[in-house]
Amino acid sequence: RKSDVNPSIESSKRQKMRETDITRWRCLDEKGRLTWHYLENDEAAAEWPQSDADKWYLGLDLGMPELPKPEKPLDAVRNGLTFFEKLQLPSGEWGCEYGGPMFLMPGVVFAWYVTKTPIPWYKATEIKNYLRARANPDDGGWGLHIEGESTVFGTSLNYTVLRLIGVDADEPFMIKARATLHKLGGAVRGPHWAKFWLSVLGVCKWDIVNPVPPEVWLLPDWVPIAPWRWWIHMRQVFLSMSYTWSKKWTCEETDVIRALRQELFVEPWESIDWVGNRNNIAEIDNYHPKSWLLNTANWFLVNIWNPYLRAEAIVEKAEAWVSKLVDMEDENTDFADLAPVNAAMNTVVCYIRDGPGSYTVRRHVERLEDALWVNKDGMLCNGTNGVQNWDTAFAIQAVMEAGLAEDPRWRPMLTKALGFLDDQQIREDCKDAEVCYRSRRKGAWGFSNKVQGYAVCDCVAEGVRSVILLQSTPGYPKRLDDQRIFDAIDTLLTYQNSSGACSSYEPTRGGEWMEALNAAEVFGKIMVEYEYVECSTAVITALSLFSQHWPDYRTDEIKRIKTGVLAFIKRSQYPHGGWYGSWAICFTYATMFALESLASVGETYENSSYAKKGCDFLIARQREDGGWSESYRSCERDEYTEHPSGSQVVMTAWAVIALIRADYPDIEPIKRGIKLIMDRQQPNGEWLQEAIEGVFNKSCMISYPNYKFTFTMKALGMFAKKYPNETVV
Ligand code: LAN
Repeated sequence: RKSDVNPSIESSKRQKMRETDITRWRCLDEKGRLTWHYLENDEAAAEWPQSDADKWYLGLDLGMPELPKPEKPLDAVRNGLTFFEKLQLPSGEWGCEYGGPMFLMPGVVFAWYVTKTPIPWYKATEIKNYLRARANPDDGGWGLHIEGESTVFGTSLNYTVLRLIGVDADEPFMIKARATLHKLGGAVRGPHWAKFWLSVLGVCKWDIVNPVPPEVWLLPDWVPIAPWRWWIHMRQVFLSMSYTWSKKWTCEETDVIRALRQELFVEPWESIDWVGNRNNIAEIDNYHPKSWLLNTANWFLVNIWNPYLRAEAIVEKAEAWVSKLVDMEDENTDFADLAPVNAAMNTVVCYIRDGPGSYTVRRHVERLEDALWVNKDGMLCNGTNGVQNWDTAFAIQAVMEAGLAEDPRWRPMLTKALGFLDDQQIREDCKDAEVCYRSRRKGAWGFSNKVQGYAVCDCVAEGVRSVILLQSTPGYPKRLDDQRIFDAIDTLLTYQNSSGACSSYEPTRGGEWMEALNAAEVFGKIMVEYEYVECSTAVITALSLFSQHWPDYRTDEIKRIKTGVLAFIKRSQYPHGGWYGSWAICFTYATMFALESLASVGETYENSSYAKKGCDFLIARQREDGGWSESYRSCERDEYTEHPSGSQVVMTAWAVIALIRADYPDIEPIKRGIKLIMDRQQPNGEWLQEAIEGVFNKSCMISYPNYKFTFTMKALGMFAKKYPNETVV
């Protein structure tokens, strides 16, 4: 029997899980790196008061006065900006919670646990509070995301988190969650990633995990399934997972681990058939069942490759190469990593390889903080290390669309926002980019901040668009010279696929058939890059704006990408007239982008059958009260589904923007949408949170809390510009 000394549980055992004082939480902004701090000491708390943004994130009252009731949509924009300005952070960006997925915090807590990182009582308390608040009220379990039904993935991992941070198994809400897990068949029925994590913890045996062979990384680049061709999130997760799988590494056995072995399963732990449960997965978790090809490959790996052919020399070589790629990922991002999934897994790799106390482990642990967030319900893990660049770009564009950027009232706010984008532009390519399969990124913006450093084409597009717009408005400094704008454009132009349109992080490197190797089970469309209506639109509309200012720069290539994207937009329209959205919910979101693409070349309702069909699609789905309301089910089912809780301001804004862009001839439905947005605005200028807005990989939802400001104000502003004399009452 191994020792029970594990500081992370020791610390949580000592704590009584008392309440934290919500007025002591602070979000620290260090040039766009956002981390949360709890000030236990009174003096420290007095010296560093809570900002308005902190209060807003935590659901505390800002004490904002009531603003004059807007008569016109532009007044509503002004009121919205008055509120939103208060939330701007010192570096010039807007921050937000970026929650939704329920499988991220488990990775972080497991990484802490296995590396024996102490978990302070206030974090443990807030993690517990958050998970309690997010447990499904009917059965006490957790789903893949906050609005989803309970799954084995969500329930087994979050239950384990609670136990590791010191929650007793006999608390009533734990009993309820456990009953749900048992009803679903217990933790043996989890998907691949759950089986992986539980084996790292020693709650499962490694035999239950389908192979994740690092040898795959030795395949020559020309091989069609070579991992460099996979979608970047899949290959980065597979990378670190493969190292740990290859080592079959398990953390120290402790009392709580032994207890979890008794709690997570319906059968006695000692008699579980680990091998036999490898492909056992609960129905509700199995969004993307494994293909026969993957099952065959797994069979071959388990029965032939591993026992007979997996020579020591190959394993060593593969592990060494994977380890080197992990280091390159860590170095390129200063340990922030692509997202918290691979950040947590890389932490484990470094712990296995470099040992406790090593620099790599310490730095990883520091960096995991970048993805944590605190809201009124507790502490959660964000989908990335923030949404800084993305939200800041949309905030700028909302003010521009409203024609308010020249108003001195908003100039300081926008000048600060421009300063942020200036600071966050990526100025150089990755070190040894070709070796670690990274592409050009010079001049780009990422989604969150510069340190993470992953260019995404639409983030580059929105970034450069915002800079061009502001820098060509009187009264703003020229922070980026022409060369830096050209750098961004040069990167943008690397994104066109041979088929014409654009993907997300990289041009597509492999075929859709590779989805047959999707082993994650809980997500769809993850193996390769696809073409996206949203990303493609952002690219061509930004290029159009650029060409207006620099008509002679790379004209032919810009023309080619525009032609390619437009052809893609047209061929991807659904028979009903809408477009499927991959990054927010769902047809409403993508239809807005598609109509923007069409409008950028002058195709609108009156002269384009595509634009007309798109508008008709939206109009047919407008609700009685003038709003739109789409459910996340649309993303899963690939068909328009209404949200049961009625109209949503964010979706209404998307639809209104789409109709205005497409020059929809009848003002009445647009006015009704605008009225709904105005009616939902609070007397202090804010809008309240409604249903979740975003999605990825078809099945997992993610929040974009700033959309209720940026898109509403953009819609109101566009309306005001087009119909300056309209009052909407
Ligand atoms: C994001 C967030 C931003 C999003 C947009 C820029 C909005 C989009 O237009 C392009 C794709 C991108 C960059 C995107 C990709 C997938 C991400 C990174 C996320 C949805 C945030 C979280 C998600 C990531 C995959 C979560 C980890 C899960 C795995 C399956 C590894």
